[in-house]
Amino acid sequence: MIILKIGGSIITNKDSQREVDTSSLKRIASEIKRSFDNSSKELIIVHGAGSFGHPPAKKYQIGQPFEMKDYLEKRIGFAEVQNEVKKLNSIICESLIEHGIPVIAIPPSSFITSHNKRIYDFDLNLIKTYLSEGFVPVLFGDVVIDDEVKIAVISGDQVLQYIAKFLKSDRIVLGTDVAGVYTKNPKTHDDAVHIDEVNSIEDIKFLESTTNVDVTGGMVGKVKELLDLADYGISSEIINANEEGAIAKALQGMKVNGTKICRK
Ligand code: ATP
Ligand code: IP8
Repeated sequence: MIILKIGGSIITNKDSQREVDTSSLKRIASEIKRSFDNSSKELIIVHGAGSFGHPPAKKYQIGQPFEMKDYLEKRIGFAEVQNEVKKLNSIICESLIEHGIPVIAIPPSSFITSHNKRIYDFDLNLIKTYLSEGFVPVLFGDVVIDDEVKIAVISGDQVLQYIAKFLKSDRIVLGTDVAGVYTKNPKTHDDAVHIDEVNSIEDIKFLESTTNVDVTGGMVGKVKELLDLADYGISSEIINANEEGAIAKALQGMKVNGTKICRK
């Protein structure tokens, strides 16, 4: 099984609100279709919230402690975020369907719950059933009911990590808008040095976090999820989905520039 995460940075413009990068989306959809046709492996797609989900999640501080008198406003925020990520999901699924990929959207908010912002209850049976019927399940970073903080945000990276761990995925590719992990944010630092492989939290402890619109920890949050996965012997790679053909190659197991996350 292959799990592909399409990062919010690549399909949306995270510096403005609700803006889809249509040409990237189309190109990525055609790369996925090409590899889907050339492979007998099952495929699951997870996407990020990008400029649809992060700004309202930040505005309403979803996941932060609050007083009961503010619960109505929090619930409105929860509803707004869910509605935004659903819109993005619908745009992505539309493009994937147009390219001939039999996708089925499975919103985490409709069946996942969390305990202190970590996925607690996630029934994978429906995903398995769709896979066995030849569908491509599409999940995404979403809001969920939490038994500790009441409402929480779970990143697409956390969703990916959970699925990969329990369904024993053998290839995990995360496409974003940079070629993996650098010593500094490569978009703002010319002297950023690329890191080919991350094996432990020590390797990334000096990293600054990403842009302030990302409520799920940006690149650092992503690498932490992937290191958790590496503890189960499952390695993953972060690649630059802006590079034409990179997603198609990575999905087919070919070597692509990026950062591998694995334990030694
Ligand atoms: P989303 O979480 O919305 O799905 P994504 O998966 O595409 O988005 P981000 O969380 O936005 O990924 O992380 C990628 C961004 O992290 C890049 O655009 C890059 O500018 C930024 N970044 C910050 N610090 C670093 C770093 N040290 N190495 C690599 N990228 C970094
Ligand atoms: O974009 C965040 O998921 P991510 C989910 O994968 C929300 O980090 C709702 C902001």
